[in-house]
Amino acid sequence: MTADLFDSVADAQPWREEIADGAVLLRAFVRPIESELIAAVRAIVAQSPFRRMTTPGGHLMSVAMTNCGARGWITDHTGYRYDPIDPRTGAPWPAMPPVLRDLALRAAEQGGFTGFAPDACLVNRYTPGTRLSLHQDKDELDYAAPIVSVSLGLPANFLFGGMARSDKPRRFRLVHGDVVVWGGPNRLAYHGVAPLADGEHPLLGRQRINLTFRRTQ
Ligand code: MD3
Ligand code: FE
Repeated sequence: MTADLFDSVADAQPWREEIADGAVLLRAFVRPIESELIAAVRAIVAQSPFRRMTTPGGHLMSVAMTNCGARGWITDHTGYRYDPIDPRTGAPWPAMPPVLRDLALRAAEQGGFTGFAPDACLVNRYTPGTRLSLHQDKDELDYAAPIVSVSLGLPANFLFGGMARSDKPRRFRLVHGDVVVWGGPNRLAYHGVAPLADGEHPLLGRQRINLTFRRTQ
């Protein structure tokens, strides 16, 4: 009886799950502010539209991307980098809206990282069939800061591997409103997204939007 009571106390945050050392899944974390987030994404896209970019190897990515914040992640035939200018518009990326900055800070705190100050937010758009092959995020200068990722719209099967590309990935289903904080030893783990299944999301239709907050320098 007493043990059951204490068990329930220990499990008082059932929406928070450590899925690997330093990687914490916060289920439905952004549901209370979903409308504000979707409005913020629409405003970003009005200024810097989604576009598909080319990898240094010459492949057109299936994910469409844009950014907000002081720097944005881009790829072209010369390589991957963070740049303060959107090459499509020739203007700086849209500023990071306070609602996004604030949510990244609060999520990182839940993941055990205080004072997270992202300078880049990559916005990824997946339509049915879109995938992201296994890769590491290593274009940032300081791997001590975590990466915070937010899923909106259609569910995705997220692939989470190890430190070698050949390590067999585990699968996590990420749904609308879920947030993951990736830090510590898993900051450099291989990861990707399986081809998006078709569906219709009540707020976003036939797409998944992923926001990835990073400290790049
Ligand atoms: C695990 N995006 O933009 S976010 C990316 O759903 C990217 O759009 C995916 O991978 C997406 O680079 C996944 C989750 C994520 C981001 C960074 C990580 C997981 C990570 C870094 C290390 C380990
Ligand atoms: Fe990544």
